[in-house]
Amino acid sequence: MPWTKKSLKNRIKKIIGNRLLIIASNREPYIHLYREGKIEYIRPVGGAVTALDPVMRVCKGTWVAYGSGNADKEVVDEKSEVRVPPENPKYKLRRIWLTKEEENGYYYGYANKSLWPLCHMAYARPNFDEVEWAYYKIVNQKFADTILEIVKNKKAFVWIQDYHLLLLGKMLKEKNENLLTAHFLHIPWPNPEAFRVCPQKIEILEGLLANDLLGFHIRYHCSNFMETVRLEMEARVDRERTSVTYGGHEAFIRAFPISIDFDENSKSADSKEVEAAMKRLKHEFSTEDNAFLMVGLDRIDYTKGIVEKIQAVDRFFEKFPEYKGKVTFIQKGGLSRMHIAKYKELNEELNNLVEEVNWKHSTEKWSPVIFIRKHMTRTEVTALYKMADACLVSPLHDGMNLVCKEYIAAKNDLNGAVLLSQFTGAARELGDAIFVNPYDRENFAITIKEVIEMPQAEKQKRMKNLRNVVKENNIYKWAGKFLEELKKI
Ligand code: GDG
Repeated sequence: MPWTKKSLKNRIKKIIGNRLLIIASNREPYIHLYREGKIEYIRPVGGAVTALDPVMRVCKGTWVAYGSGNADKEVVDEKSEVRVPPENPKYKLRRIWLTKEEENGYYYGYANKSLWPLCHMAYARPNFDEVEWAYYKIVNQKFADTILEIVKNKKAFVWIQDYHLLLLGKMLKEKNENLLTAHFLHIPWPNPEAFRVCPQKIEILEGLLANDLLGFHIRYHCSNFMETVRLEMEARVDRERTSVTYGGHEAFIRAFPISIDFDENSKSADSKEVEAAMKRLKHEFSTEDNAFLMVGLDRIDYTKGIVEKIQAVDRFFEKFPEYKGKVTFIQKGGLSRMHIAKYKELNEELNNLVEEVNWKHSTEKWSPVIFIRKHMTRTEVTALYKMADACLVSPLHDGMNLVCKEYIAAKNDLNGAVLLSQFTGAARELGDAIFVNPYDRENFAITIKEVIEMPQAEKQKRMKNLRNVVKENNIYKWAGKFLEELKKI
């Protein structure tokens, strides 16, 4: 039977029984902000939140996360809790408050200057700093203390998310071994040669192995993890059971490819709001009705291959100038981690690159690249997908990538194509995408031309297959499979 919102709802009680469900992540699903003196909320940009909010709406429970909005404190109760989604509350959000030093050391420091480049093969060197590591531990402990306070002596399942909280499983189990804990990594696990340079590697591996279940997007990341443990620790690595026993505790390792709420994304693509947003955006970008539109949507991050994508577009117009004025590339780039020098530099590099490429190819009425930085609502993002004849997804390395799946879900009329980097987790599932190596500019440019010229019937056939895959392997299946696996344990 296919997994849907309803079937997850029906099965969830059976799976988690009377246990309290707690999700722990760095990023909160709703951020409250002051805007012109009034309190508003936004949903932050980022894959983990996009994926987990629909699950929590169904499963209820408490989501514990860092309260990062400047009005976050105004809306919570004495326990620092607020019910969300604000317009139609379904579950509790418990906010954790961090000092500037903690945020700098733990988030901008150890998580994003050490772990992020360590786990992504994008040729960015990780930078390890003792003080940042100390803050990382302090913040993980803060999460542990808060969760233990919520749980008290109840039965609970704690579902830990991502690379910000790698020590949390162990910290929780040390205080309460009856807790069931699982950790899901949204980013890739690197091969052992890459990971072994990390000075804190043993503490990190011990933190993870204390959990009952460890989830990665794809099997390759599971094998990398097991191989890392085999080489670094005195642990029993069991390939049959795909588990690791360390200090008498067995942790199971499994692949769960994350996804989106396909039905919801697909339905909203046909809404009046999206139609209206399309009209507005077309007017704003002054795009001709018969122009071929390509779209990209990424956080501005060096792993996402945005520079490589724009360089490929540049090469495309150099090689095939007959397409000038007939093809436009719209890139939405959300500012991300701007306190880190590398991200600031990338943002400037992109400014210069877009200016240069536009200067080189523009005509009086047309520019090849439109770069949008402003935050877009979900409706606008869906409108952008719906308008686009092709979606360019070109990360140098990506755990999964949800943008390509969202684009596929928005294409109810089957008129669209996905150019996908072979270095994404999504590439393993989406066999009918058109694959590119983002480092190979020449070939990327040629592939863009091939997609533009591909017969409509061929594109539709591919899109149909892609939609079947994403519809079947949706976010409810991801959550359901994860929880079922936990039940087996
Ligand atoms: C990590 C892993 C993995 C983007 N701009 C806007 C906006 N977005 C939304 C997209 C999408 C999400 O942000 C980005 O998701 P990704 O999966 O592409 O990437 P990461 O943030 O790097 O996520 C990744 C993911 O976790 C889940 O496990 O797939 O590999 O790196 O949902 O639509 N949303 C809105 N306005 C924007 O301007 N509303």
